[in-house]
This record gives sequence, C-alpha cells and structure tokens, in this order.
Amino acid sequence: MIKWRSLIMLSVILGYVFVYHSLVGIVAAARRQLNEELPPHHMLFVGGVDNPWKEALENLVRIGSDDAVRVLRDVVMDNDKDKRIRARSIVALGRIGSDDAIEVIEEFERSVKRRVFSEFRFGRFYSPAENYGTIDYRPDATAVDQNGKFWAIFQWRRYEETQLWICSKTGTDTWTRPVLLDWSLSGLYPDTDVSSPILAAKANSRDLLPFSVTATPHGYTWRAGRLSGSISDALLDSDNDALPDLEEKSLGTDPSNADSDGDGTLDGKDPCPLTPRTGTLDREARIRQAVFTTMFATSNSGEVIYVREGEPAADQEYYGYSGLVLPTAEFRYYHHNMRISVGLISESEAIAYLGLSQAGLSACSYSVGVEKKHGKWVVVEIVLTAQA
Ligand SMILES: [Ca+2]
Ligand SMILES: [Ca+2]
Repeated sequence: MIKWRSLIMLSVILGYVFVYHSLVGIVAAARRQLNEELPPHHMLFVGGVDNPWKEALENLVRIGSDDAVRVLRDVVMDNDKDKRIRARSIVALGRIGSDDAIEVIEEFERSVKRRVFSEFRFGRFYSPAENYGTIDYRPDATAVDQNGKFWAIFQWRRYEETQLWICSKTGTDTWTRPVLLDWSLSGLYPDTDVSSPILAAKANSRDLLPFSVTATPHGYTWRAGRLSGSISDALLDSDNDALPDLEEKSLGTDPSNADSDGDGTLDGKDPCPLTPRTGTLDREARIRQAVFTTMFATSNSGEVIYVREGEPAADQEYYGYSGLVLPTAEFRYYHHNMRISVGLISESEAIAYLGLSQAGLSACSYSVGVEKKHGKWVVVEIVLTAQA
C-alpha cells in the first residue's frame, strides 16, 4: 500500500516537473521568437499564420506565469523594439491581467509619461500608423563649426511632407531636438549629379558652415550650392520656451507666448501644446488614453497627430507619444488625423474605435477591446478593421 502511495506521489511530482519544464521551455521559446527579426510583411496580426510573434504571444498569454510576464516586460520596455510587437505585448499583458502584468503596464506608462522631446537620436523611426512601416533617419549633411560643435542637416517628415531640419551633437549618439530650417529645398536633386560633396549654409559669417553631404536615405542628395537662410534665424526663440519661432508658426502655437494653452507647461515641453492639461480624467478619457498609450507610446515617431476639434477626444491632453498631438479645425491632408471614440459595454468593458488617416485615406482603423482590471482600464484586443 505504502509502495503504491509512493509511486503515485512520485508520478505526481514527476508530472509537475514535466509540466513545469515544458512551460519553462515554451516561455523560453517565446522569448526567442519575440527576438526574431522583423518579418517582411506588414500586417502580421491580421492573417498572421506564419507569424512567430503571434504564436509566442498566444503561448505567453495562455501560460500567464511570472516568467511570461517578464518576457513581455522586456519587450514593452525596449524602446528599440518594433512598435507593433510592443503594442501587442501590452495587449498580452492586459489579457493576462494579473497584478504583475498590470504593474508592468503601469511601469511602461510611467516611463513614457514624462516624455518630452528634448533629445534626438538618428535611426529607425516607427510611424504612428503601424502599417506604414519605418523610416531610417540619418544625417544628410554634416559640419563642424569654429567652436568644434558638430552639426547635422537631415530631411525629416514632420509637417508638410519632408523638410530640412538641423541639430547639433550632444553625445555619442544623442543630438539636440531638431530645429526646422526655413531653407529652400531647391538644392535637392536626384542622386545622380553630385558635382561636389560640399553644401554651404550661408547667411552671416557666424552661420557660414560648409556642410559635407553624407547619407542619402531618400535617394536624394544635395548638389553643391548655397542655401538661403541662417542657422541663427532658425534657432530664434522669441518667447524662450524651447520651441523656435519658425516651428511655432508651423504648429500654430503663439511664438510670443511661452505657454500657448496656459496650462503651466512651456510649449517646448508640452506634448500637447494647444490642449490645456485635463484634470482628473473621466472614464471615457481614461479608456482613450489606454488605447492611445498602447498604439502610440510604443512608437518613437516625431510626426504630429491631429485630433479633430469638436470631438470629445480633442479636449484631452494625451501623454506618452514622442511626437505632438494637436487639435485641428479641419482635416490635415499630409498628417496623421486621429479619431478615438468609445462605446461602453458594461462597467468594466468597452470597445473603442481608433482611426488614423492621412492624405485623404484611412491609413488604418481598429476596433480595440478595453477592460477594467485591478481598477485600471487596459487594452485586451486590437482588431484591424481597415487599412490602406
Ligand atoms: Ca518659442
Ligand atoms: Ca502648455
């Protein structure tokens, strides 16, 4: 009898060991899968049949252990990771819904909450519209001034199509916040006729920097020549709010008022410089913010997202995104135009509709499942409903 009992005990223990090891194995495999390179096709999560990330996420949600949460945390907190997998990892944490999982979502929010665009790094940028893929930004032209300061000019898509921006180096791979240049792009030619790799930025003697052309990420480079405008003009910041006059004109903020929306945060430090800070967020605002954080705080884009005035979503100041969120009276053709609406299903369940459109087209739209877990609204499902 004792023998039998021992045998049963032993097999139970072995069973536990076996299950434990296979779970550990699945979590380890998921970690490897999530580190796999970006698959070539865009909308991985729609069909997603051969998508290693999808399988990994499903396994992690199914297991839901502390280890699984740790794997997801590493993805979510890694700023260099593809935004799509970061967004879906937040969703996976929301689905797991344990104390630990919700704590990771809160940790991520804290890490992006104070995000101000004060530092710049060249490299891969993820569009807020995730099916638009990525752009690799590198200096197009560089120069060293008489004080040894290292400057770079590059083409950056932020306002109306692509413009010239300038920044100076502050560390090994860090640069100052780029400043919009009011320089003509007429020096821009296809990459076939580069007579000299020198570009002179001339206005006054202080600004005379011979820029040497470096990378040509867009297949264009500059023919040698002089551009009009000056660096000091571009840097001019009349109200001293860390946002130069030229950029304020593009944004619609007031170049002579350091705090255009009067909410106590200077324009240059304000992620929504034209929307006064919302006090305590009501339920729908919290749901919108949860959707916004998941979809946009995972992007490192510097592009502007516009929200149509008159919609409840426009009265809200959003946090977490690395670009800017601005209200607009009318559709902004070249920009991302965002819509978020919320439909409550119950006290703890909602469906949000998120739409992002650009150039008159719907870039993508989603129906987003949101649930209240441990007192917090978290995204538990993202379903793509349309894409361009
Ligand atoms: Ca200013
Ligand atoms: Ca402000």
